[in-house]
Amino acid sequence: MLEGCNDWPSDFIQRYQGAGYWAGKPLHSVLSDQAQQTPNREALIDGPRRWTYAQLEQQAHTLAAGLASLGIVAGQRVLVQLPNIAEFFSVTFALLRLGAIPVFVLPAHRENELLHLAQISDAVAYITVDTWLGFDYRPLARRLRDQVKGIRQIVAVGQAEEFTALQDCLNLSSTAPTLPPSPREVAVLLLSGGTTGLPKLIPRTHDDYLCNARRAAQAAGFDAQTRYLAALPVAHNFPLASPGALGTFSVGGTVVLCPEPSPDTAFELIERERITHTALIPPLVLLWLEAREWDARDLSSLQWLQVGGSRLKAETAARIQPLLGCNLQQVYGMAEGLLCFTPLDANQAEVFQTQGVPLTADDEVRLVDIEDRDVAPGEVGELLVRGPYTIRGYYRAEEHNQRAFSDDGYYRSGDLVRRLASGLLVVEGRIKDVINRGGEKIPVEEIENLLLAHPSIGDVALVGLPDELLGERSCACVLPRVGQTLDLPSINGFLSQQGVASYKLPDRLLLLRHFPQTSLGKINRKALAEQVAAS
Ligand code: AMP
Ligand code: DBH
Repeated sequence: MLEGCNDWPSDFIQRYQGAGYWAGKPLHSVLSDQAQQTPNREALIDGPRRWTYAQLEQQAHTLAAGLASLGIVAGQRVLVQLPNIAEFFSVTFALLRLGAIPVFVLPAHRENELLHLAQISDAVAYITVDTWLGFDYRPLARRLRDQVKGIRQIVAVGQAEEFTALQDCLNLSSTAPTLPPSPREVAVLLLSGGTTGLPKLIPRTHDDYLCNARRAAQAAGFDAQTRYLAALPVAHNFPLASPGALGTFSVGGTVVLCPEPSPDTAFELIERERITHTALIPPLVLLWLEAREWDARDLSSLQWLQVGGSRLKAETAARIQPLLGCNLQQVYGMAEGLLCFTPLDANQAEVFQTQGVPLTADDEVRLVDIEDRDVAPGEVGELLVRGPYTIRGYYRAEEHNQRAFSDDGYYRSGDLVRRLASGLLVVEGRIKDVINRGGEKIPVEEIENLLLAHPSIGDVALVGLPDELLGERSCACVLPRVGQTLDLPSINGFLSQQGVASYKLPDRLLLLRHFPQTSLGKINRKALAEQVAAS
């Protein structure tokens, strides 16, 4: 396995292979198998552009040769920062074929995150787009090129300027290596929401990620008739493989790309492309429901809406069927692995009030107290998990892994969860230092560390505040240096200058003279959050 990754112990490998969770195939077999079996079925739609399985496979094949001729070889990491455009998939399948490892950077990420990811992954190349939704990625590419020595190739979709145009990679006459990657190797590196400092990288193998996509497709009832609208950014685990696009490909369905998830754009595509399934985070559900009050599009093709990423309120859940005319499936997932779905035949209370059951019988879930003892049935505890598609360690993070995993290999999710007598799980809260802003995760420590460098800030704590729309918003609680004053636009300007993704910028600023403290003299975050909520 790639250096810097923790493999499963050999008894677990045998067990997962023996039970058929691991199919022993490369991840891109979701495409190539369908290209063999149903070459003329529609695989991918991006605006007016359409690909059958055979065409997408051919494109990935040609592109693999092109990328190989740029010098990209098996095992190397390649930063992929692409929005919901078809090239996301041709590039990803091309890299997978080569055994090169895509690192999925979110389109919202900026210099701060990108440089960090380039460094920890030792990436050799960056594949991006010219501009998207008003943002020009080429200046970002220049800063990456100037600041990270290891980046040898930069490829851009569209107007590449001084970089290599992706289009040109399709015309490079070279042949891609024919040796497929080992299914036990790392296929992709996903980003975690992170708890300490900057995002961690999550190594997912061909075997485990294929298991993730296929089993999720089963749990969601996907089949060859499925027309999946990718409304969330496909670089994220939920729309990528839970079951998302890869799950849809695995059953021969059709993926329709939605450039951004506004109701206007999405409803038009649902109507035009007869979408059957899509996935959203809770704040977008609210937006879609609201838009439905005046929107008259025909959404009758939509059968299932999956919602996950943060806790969905039961009252919101109850409005989905009446307003959107589709069923709801709740999804509780994590890029580290474990996925839970409400069963397709669950009753209304179960669908509205729970986050479902783990995908497989071999997802070993424990709910524990702070001493790592199992809590009594029905009590809330931290969810620990190991299983056939849950990682055993973050990439190159030995020290952090000591804390994030138990000695016997369980991932400590940081989520507080209750198990009902029926086996269904309910997410009740969390103990990790992350603010969940409607599904987008803000690592508290990363933002605090950046703010500490501000000349007027003496100390800072970032806390989450309850919010109707997003579930939670962030508030920077700041102790200004003597004689200094601050406002929200100036600290957000300061963060933006350092290239922080905008969803991580504090929504509020509160200036304080001192922080409430615990008996050990640490910041009492709970008391602080209560103080902010009351202010
Ligand atoms: P990440 O580790 O960045 O992939 O984020 C996964 C985290 O998102 C989980 O550990 C939960 O804290 C949160 N999450 C995901 N889905 C749900 C959900 N349906 N309800 C509540 N929290 C969720
Ligand atoms: O929040 C997540 O990371 C998430 C939510 C739902 C996820 O990774 C998933 C489903 O796969």
